Amino acid sequence: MNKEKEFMQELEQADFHNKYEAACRLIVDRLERINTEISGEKGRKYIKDIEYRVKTPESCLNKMKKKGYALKIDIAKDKLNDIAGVRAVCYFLDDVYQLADLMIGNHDFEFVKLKDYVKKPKSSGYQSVHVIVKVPIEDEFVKVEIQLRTRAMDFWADIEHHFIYKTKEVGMEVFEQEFLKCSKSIQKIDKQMLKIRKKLEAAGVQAYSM
Ligand code: 0O2
Repeated sequence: MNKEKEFMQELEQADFHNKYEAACRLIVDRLERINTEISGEKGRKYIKDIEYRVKTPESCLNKMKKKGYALKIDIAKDKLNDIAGVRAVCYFLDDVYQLADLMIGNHDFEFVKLKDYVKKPKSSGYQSVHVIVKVPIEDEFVKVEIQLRTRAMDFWADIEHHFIYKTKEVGMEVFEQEFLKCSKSIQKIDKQMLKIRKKLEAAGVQAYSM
């Protein structure tokens, strides 16, 4: 059997998928609990949406090839940070960083790496804070990439993901520039929204049913 077929078969094993699914669920459960607790403290909704996915075998294979890694399951587990991916979308910039700190400091996980694409956006304009952790599932420590972002960043990333990031079209430079411009506007809007919320809080205005 050729190496690619063998690698795909391992990725397609239910046991492989189930471990990564369990790792995602563990993080989602923790985020939901944090959301309930902190939303109560703040008197407003803290996290708007939590979602997760396990990377498909095809997507794992493509990423391994793109990065030039040998097609071996142990190398995939070690090198791919986002086979298990969880995303939490907050309203405000300071909430994103508070949540990142809570994930980094959580003693139930092993902290691996922080990638701050808010402080330093990618050349595309992509913004998010990625916290990579390892969680204990059965006999293994499984990596999970937790993407944390504001709603505005999520709006941008979702659209750009479909039209630019995942397409292999050539001659898209004009559109890439448009997305970059929008990303800069979003940076400004996130800062403005945070300022407005702080002013409202200082004035004692409570969020109604948020
Ligand atoms: P998909 O389909 O979303 O899963 P590294 O950690 O450095 O070894 P990696 O994983 O390429 O390698 O790191 P990076 O650049 O932090 O990207 C991780 C994920 O962030 C990507 O996963 C995307 O989900 C998201 N991302 C990164 N750059 C962009 C971007 O320019 N636009 C959008 N919309 N999303 C981005 P995948 O596996 O590449 O894709």
